[in-house]
Order: sequence, then structure tokens, then C-alpha cells
Amino acid sequence: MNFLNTLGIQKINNDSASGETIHSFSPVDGERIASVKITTPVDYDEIVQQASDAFLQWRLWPAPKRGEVVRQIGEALRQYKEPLGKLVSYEMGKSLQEGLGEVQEMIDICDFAVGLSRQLHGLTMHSERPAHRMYEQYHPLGVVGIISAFNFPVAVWSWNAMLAWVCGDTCIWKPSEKTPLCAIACQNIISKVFAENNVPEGVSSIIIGTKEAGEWLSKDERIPLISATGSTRMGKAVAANVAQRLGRSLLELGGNNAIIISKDADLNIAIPAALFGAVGTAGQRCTSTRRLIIHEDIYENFKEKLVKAYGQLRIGDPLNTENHVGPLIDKDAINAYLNAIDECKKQGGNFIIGGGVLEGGEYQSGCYVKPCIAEVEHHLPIVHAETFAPILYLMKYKTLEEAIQIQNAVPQGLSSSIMTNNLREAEHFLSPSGSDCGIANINIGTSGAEIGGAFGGEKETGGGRESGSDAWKNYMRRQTNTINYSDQLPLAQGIKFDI
Ligand code: UN1
Repeated sequence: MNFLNTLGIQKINNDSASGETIHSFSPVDGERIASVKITTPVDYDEIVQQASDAFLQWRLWPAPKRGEVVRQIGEALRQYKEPLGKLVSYEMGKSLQEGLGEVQEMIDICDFAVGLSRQLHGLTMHSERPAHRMYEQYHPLGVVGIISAFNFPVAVWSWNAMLAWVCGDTCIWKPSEKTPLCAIACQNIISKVFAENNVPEGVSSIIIGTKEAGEWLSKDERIPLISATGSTRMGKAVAANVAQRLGRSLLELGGNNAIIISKDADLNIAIPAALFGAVGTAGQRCTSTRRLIIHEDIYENFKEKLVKAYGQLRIGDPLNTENHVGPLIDKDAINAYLNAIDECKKQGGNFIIGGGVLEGGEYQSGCYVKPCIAEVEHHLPIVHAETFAPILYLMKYKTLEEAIQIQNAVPQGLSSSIMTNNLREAEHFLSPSGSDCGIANINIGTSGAEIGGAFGGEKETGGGRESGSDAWKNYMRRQTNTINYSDQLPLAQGIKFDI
């Protein structure tokens, strides 16, 4: 486990560690990788104070200078791509290639943020008053709290942090308690860059803890923005706390993503897209494909091809690049998977590829499961719930209107796609009467979004947009400025106030 040393992660002997600890177990082999001390309320308070103090200086650095620091972080990540990708794979359980891909997303967002640091543009407007100038500018916002999930233990933080930093904010990161080591590794990588650039202490901090630590952040009036990624249940709790104090929240929550497979689909694209979407990251992406809505004319043919493709999947150690599917994150996830399968059967679903937990040999952690497929009626309650596991639901449709209605009928609204070579169908899917999701794709699956676009979704997905496009505006405060360069005081809206 050389990569642990390279990243500065040491096994802490539990007996000698003071205070409460969280143990990080690898779902790959069930081993305890290390134990991490939980942040106490006193530590927390100091961390927020330091982040608030650091903000007062950091906000005065010219944005391109902050961008230069982020450029160097991108360089450091290039250097550590391999060990960090391995740690992501080992602590979280996704395939090594996906772990490396996640680090690549971090590098890409650094590049994006560097460019952005010279483009934090506002607009100018024409004033209705003579000899007046009106424009808007964006100022740094303050301390940003980032709550991230286990499934993208490093990339989602970087989408937030890199933008927040070029925008002049300081960040406090609460990583998932299931993947704390990935966060510590990131902190170790960036701290060198920060030190070399004399970045004030407190521009980046982490707090380690469970739900409670998330609550501290969301209730803390010193933190103007909370960006949270995770379950809808968590997001609702965070949103309520943040709204109570009229703070801002940026939420990226559950998905229940569907691909519509038209009778005009190119099956050479549709099959691998569905397969990767459903079993990639063992079905633990927010953007994982959970539902296939298939035209009745091609249903049997498609199903046969898909089942054949599933037959070729290799499940096992994700660090072994021969394997396609790694483990689920932990035993809770295993239970959620088994419950969903039971529920689906009870509600009338018919499994054409059965599920189950794999045992023995390399499956000793008890976290490896079989990706499975069920034929269902689209209205079953279980089909409307997000289960973070490789369970794929198949359903039939007759008309595109019906398919879109089925696709939109769930409470979540993250990612969606249609496989079709029919221009009318494609455009209808993207039109106001098409997909209601934040992401809508043509001839691409639901997962694997690029960092350049705004990432997020509607309805129970939470409405937030992270990463590319103009998502940076979340991390700044907008100010409208009007300047009078005349010797008169004309009032707006033609109001006269004679004295
Ligand atoms: C997530 O699952 O929280 O589109 C993020 C994708 C990745 C990001 C997923 N780029 O699958």
C-alpha cells in the first residue's frame, strides 16, 4: 500500500489516538485502512474562526493570483494522480480507472477555474438617468461549507473548492464519514502548494464527523453558503437549517435517471451506454442509470442483447483493471440493495437477472453484489425511489409522449437521455415538453457528465448547479453599482422631490 505513504496517510493505532475516532474500512477487502480523529465542537469553532479570518485577507488577493494558486494545485494533482486514484478506488471501491477518472475531473476543474479567475465578469447597463453609469460586480462571498458524499469522494469537493477559491472564498470541507482518508490526502496535497504561495492559514480546512458535523455547518451563521451533495433526506435537512437563517444552499441530491431507448436507437451505442450507466461505480453515481424505458417493438431484442452484455461483467477487486464492477460502499448499502430487491419482487417486479451478495474468496469484505435487472410496471413505488446500487428496471412504451411522461414521473430530476437517430424525437426530448431534468442527453448515457457544463438537477435533486458554465456565481455576491458623474441629482423613475 505504497500509495498511502505517498499521500501522507498513516495507520493510526486506535489505542493511542485521543478522542473519538472514525475508522475507515475498505469495501475492497474489509481491512481497516486507518482511523481518524473526529472534530470536536471546540476544534470546529476554531476552524470556522480561522476560515473567517483568512477570508478577510484572501478576498483581497487579485482573482488571477488566486487562479495561479489553483493552477499549481492542478499541477500537484497531476503529480499525485496515480496514488490518489488508487486511494479513491481502495477507500470507496470504484474501479481504478474510475478512480483515476475522478482525479482527472479534479485536474480539469482546476484548469477551468484558472481561466475563470480572469473572467469573473459582471454586466454593464445603460442608466435611465443622464451622466450616470450603472454596472454590476461580483465580490467574494465568505466561508463556504462543503458537504460531500462517499461516491465521488474527491471530485465533487474540488468542483466546489476550486471555484470558491478563485472567487475569493475560504472553504470548510466535511467529507463523508465513509471516505475521510480521501479528504485528508487532498488536504495534504494542497497544503504544500498553499505553503509555497503564502496562502493564509484557513483558506482550506476539513472537519471530520457524522451528521452532527454537517448540522454545525448548516446552522452556522458565519457560513453564507452550504454546498451539499448526498441523499435527498440529507439535503432537505440541510436546506431547512440554512433557510432558517436565510443562508444560501447549493444542493446536488438524488437522481433516478432513465434512458429512453427509441425504436430508432443505434443499439451499438445504446447497449454499452445502458450497461456502463447501470453498473459503473456499482450503480453508486447520482447519475447512474436506474431505469430503461424501451420501445415495445425492440424490447425483446434489446433485452436479449443487454442480458448477454451483463453476462460478460467481471465483478471483483476494483484495483484489478480486469474487473468492471467493484463492491458497494458498506453493509448498510448491501442492506438497501437487498431490501430494494425484496420490495421490487413484492410489488410485482420480475427479475430477469437475479441479484445477490457474493461470498468467499476475493469477496471476503461482504460488499460485492451481482448487478441485476428487473422488468417492472413504471408506477411501482420502488421504481420511484433511488437505490444506490446496480439494480436496473426495464419498462416498455408505445409513444414518445408516454416515454417522456414515464421518465418525468419520478420525484428526482438529475440526468436523462434518449437513444435515437430520429431528429424529431431528439428535439422533442430537449424541448419544454421533453425531459424535466437538469441534464438531458442524446445518444449518450446518463452518467459521465463533463466538468464544463453546469451539473445538477431539478425537483428532489435540489435545484443546485455546480462545476462549469456560470455555476461560479453561486460562490460570489452580486453588487449593483450606480455612479452619478453630474452636478445634478436626478431621481430614478422621474420622481421629483423639490425642497
Ligand atoms: C455524482 O454522482 O455525484 O456525471 C457526480 C458523472 C460524474 C459526476 C457524478 N461526472 O457521472
